Amino acid sequence: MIKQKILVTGGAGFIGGNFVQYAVNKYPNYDIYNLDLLTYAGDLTKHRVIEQQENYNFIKADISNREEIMAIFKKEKIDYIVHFAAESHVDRSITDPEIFVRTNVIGTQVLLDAAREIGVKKFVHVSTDEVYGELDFDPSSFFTEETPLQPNSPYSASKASSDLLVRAYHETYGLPMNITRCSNNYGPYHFPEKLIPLTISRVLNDQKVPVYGDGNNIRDWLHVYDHCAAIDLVLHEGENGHVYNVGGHNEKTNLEVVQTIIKTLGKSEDLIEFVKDRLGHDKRYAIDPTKLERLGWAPTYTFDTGIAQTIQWYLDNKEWWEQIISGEYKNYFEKQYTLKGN
Ligand code: NAD
Ligand code: TDX
Repeated sequence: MIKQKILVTGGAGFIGGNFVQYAVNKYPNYDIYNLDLLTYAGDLTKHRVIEQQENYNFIKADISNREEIMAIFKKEKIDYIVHFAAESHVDRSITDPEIFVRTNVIGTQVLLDAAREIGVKKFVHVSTDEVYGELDFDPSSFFTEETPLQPNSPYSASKASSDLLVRAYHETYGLPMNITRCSNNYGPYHFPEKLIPLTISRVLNDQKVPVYGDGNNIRDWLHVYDHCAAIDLVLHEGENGHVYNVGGHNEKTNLEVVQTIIKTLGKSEDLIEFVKDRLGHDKRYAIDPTKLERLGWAPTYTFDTGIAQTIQWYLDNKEWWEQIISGEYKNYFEKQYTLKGN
């Protein structure tokens, strides 16, 4: 039997890493290639459990390096691409936008050229609801696949640019593709610069938790396992050229998220410190997932079950996040935040 070759970019990061583990275990008859540059956000220790499996392969490479990527595609004759690799943190895009353009825009274009050159069967581009901009606080308003793109941060502008390139390669060259736009993910292996793992790790160390502005901005939370199942479905069943929104109607204010974590860990809300707001801070994101539900997807986690599972995972896997926050991350944190407490 000829094995299908699936190239997963960014498979050493948070969502890509969870997807690689999901796919390696679910599809022993597929060869999974994890292609990743191993930036500050990528680590391979998370794959110790699967790295001996025959259908798992790792390639260290930079998606914005054209020669390198072309050579890999030609050598491996890739059938499918699931593209996660990106600079993903909004705050970093505010202090240093350039790398976001290089990785998210140029990197995607290089992959598209390579995919076109060898004629892949499908290119699944993992994007974000942030490309739609922000919603107001009217609870009946949602992002649909038809909502115009109005990105507000350098990060979301770079993601929207990559979405438009994927669309253009489909329209111009007939490249088979899907774009997925999901809401905020959380779960195992989430890098502790993002709100939920940052809060869990700091609360466990009795350190102050920085909440931007008044804490009333709303995010729509999606457990990463539900996201992996959605991408699997789109890869296999998504209609060529279509965009699919992924989200499970789990809207929470940032303050509610932080309070839930503090309460679950039995700590005091005195740990909350309100700090200067993020520049251009989007008020609210909320996804209408009807189109993906029609394809057969439904989330299995509510916010309550998902956050309980996630907190327990961080309690059980301290060595993973402790090695991160004790390294270069310390410098990042000191530059990013000026807290009155410790
Ligand atoms: P992450 O930052 O945890 O991981 C990104 C991975 O990409 C890392 O392993 C990193 O080493 C790799 N990478 C970065 N630059 C690279 C390059 N030039 N070449 C090869 N690899 C490179 O990101 P994440 O949170 O897992 O997000 C994955 C994707 O999902 C991104 O495209 C992001 O825009 C999108 N997304 C994330 C969320 C979320 O809540 N985290 C929500 C919606 C969409
Ligand atoms: O220290 C913090 N304090 C705080 O109040 C941090 C890091 C964040 N926040 C707020 C900002 C946001 O309103 O919490 C909310 C969530 O922030 P992040 O975890 O940085 O996520 P967000 O900016 O919403 O973007 C995430 O979801 C969409 C991912 O990082 C993106 O990659 C994805 O596209």
